[in-house]
Amino acid sequence: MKKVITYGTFDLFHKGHLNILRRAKELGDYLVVAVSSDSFNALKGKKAYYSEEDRVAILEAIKYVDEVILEYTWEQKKEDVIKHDIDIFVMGDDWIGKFDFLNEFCDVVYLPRTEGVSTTKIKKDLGDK
Ligand code: C2G
Repeated sequence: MKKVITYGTFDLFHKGHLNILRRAKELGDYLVVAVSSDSFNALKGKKAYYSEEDRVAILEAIKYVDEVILEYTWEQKKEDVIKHDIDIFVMGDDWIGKFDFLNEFCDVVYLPRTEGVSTTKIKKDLGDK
């Protein structure tokens, strides 16, 4: 069985999120999604609109997602990949090159982002109304 992992905040869940999860799942048989916890977002200087509990609940209901875990630190990716016996690490290409160090443990794939949609754009567009 081929296991895939991907990371993200997945706040204000949108089509770009759905696309990356679908394409990540298509690369293997089992998809683990690591969701940025509220404390990790604080570390990154970000604040999600939805709590980590709500973001986890939404991701758990997505048919491409087999397992949801939380991300607390930048360092945990290596441990996650080893612990969950991951074959492929996937991120959107806004992160290109950033996680190549995981190549030692699994394949690292950057998928093209979906054009025209983002959490930032949703917030801006609704804020403009
Ligand atoms: N994404 C995408 N297309 C968009 C928007 C996002 O393909 N239009 C992808 C991103 O490239 C990322 C995933 O969806 O792979 C989740 O995006 P975010 O919620 O913005 O996550 P991010 O803040 O990049 O978290 O440890 C790394 C972090 O957890 C990454």
